[in-house]
Amino acid sequence: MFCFQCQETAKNTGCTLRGMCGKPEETANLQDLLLFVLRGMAVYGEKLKELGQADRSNDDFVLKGLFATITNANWADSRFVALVEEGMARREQLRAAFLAAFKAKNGKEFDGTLPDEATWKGSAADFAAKAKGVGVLRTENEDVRSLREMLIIGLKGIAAYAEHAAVLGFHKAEIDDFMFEAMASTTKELSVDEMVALVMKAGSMAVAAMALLDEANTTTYGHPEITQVNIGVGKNPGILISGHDLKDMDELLKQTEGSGVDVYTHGEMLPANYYPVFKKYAHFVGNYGGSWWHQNSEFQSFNGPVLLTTNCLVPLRKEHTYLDRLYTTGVVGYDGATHIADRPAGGSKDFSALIARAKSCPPPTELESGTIVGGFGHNQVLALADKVVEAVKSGAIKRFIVMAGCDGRHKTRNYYTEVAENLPKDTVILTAGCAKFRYNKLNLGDIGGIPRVLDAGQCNDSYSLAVIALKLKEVFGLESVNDLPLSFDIAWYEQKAVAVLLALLSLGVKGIRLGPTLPGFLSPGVAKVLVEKFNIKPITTAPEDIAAMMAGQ
Ligand code: SF4
Ligand code: SF3
Repeated sequence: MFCFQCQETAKNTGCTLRGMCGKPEETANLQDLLLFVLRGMAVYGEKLKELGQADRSNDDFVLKGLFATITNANWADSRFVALVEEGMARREQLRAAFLAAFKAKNGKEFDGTLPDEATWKGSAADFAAKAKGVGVLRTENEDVRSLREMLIIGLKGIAAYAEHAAVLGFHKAEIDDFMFEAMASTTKELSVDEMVALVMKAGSMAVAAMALLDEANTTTYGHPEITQVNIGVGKNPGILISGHDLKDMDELLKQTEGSGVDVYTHGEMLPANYYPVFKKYAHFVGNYGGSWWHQNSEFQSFNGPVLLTTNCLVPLRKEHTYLDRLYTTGVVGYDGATHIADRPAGGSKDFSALIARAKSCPPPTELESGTIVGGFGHNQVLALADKVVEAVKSGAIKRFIVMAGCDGRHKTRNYYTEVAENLPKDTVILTAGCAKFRYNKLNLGDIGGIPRVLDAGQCNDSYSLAVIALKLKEVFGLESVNDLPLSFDIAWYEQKAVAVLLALLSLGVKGIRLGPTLPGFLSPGVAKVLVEKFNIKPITTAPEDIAAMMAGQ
């Protein structure tokens, strides 16, 4: 195996024996094989489009396939085998459609060359052997490999966001077309400039995907609003829901209403508490615990069923006894956990098994009490715009620090707590994603009623932060967001954060601090380009970085 897609990658180079995340070699190889098959589908999808016969019937499958390979999402090999088999069947259909379309147009059989991805055939018995040779290391040149993989890694994040939007009925053809274009490109010999252009295009597609998801979420569930979220527990048994899928949240709340079972969020589902449509449920108690990497102990002490709708799911160790109350759905899978099937067309997922299980469980063990505040999506912040602008003009707010992104278990991430704690009191932190759990319970106070930590929501709600920055630029009559009193100190872990990073670059943001390490998938040559073109810099120490950011560097 060779995997370097997340921030935890071994020695910041690549996991080769077993993932630092716990991913076994067989699973890593099956993920590579799934990507291989998706590339084969993309080859034909792109060719059909060139012939004016674009086929939209595979778009959702491609999103799902890419999403399934994201860090800490699916641990069940059987689900990857099923996806590979379905992908091969779909590829064959696309191949037949292409060959027929080619003949109809040219009056002769297609006699061009096709990459291995488009022609390899084998049954499940052949997968393990084939999977060994189709991964990241198939590309020998390290700069080409770095650019190809940065594109695919960003694509996985884009796919995750586009998939959430698709579930709510929102699609955008240009995003789906780009999936095919980008994957097919990695089977071709392209120039460095062409590959860099595709990576930049991935950034603008990440903006488009986050905008689409923002539209999907806010149209369906209303705009997030300022909310005090309870972090204590009630006396009823509960169901804990984690991940990013709001439709699962919606259906779970509907099905648990009046059942005597309460609902709590964990990790990236915390922002569901900010949506008007969800807040109205009396049995939606609040948020339990912190970010994803605390889940082993927090799922244990929750005592009731836990539903994982997306990443991040951490493998259980021997001492954990909650496997029989662990439920997965969507792209998530875990051997031994119960998988809730996809919703039938026009219907809902069936969460009755969780509800029945919850009724036999004790209520959650209290971890903490009180509230945390959030709900500062673009609509809410723009409603406060006069107050914010006034605070900047009067000097009450000197600088905004965007600290969005992911959390992770490595202790170097204490840096983010230290930065938040030690930033001058006239700064405001803008955040989104699970990175906030490093500082959202610190009581950093407020500036004239504006909390010093403004949480926009999930990682995809980083889009909100971009909208807010662009609005501030407009209000202050500036040429560029880089002229605002605004610094970026981003934490990354998995592939959605890479999509967010590429989105920020495509919006022209320069001077981003990125940590706890620069991505291992950047070759020295590609890292140099990013530094020269965008002034991306690694984090140093909290005091040094605070001083530099306050000096506008
Ligand atoms: Fe390693 Fe991250 Fe890949 Fe897991 S997802 S195998 S930790 S690089
Ligand atoms: Fe977190 Fe996995 Fe990335 Fe959505 S839940 S931000 S790490």
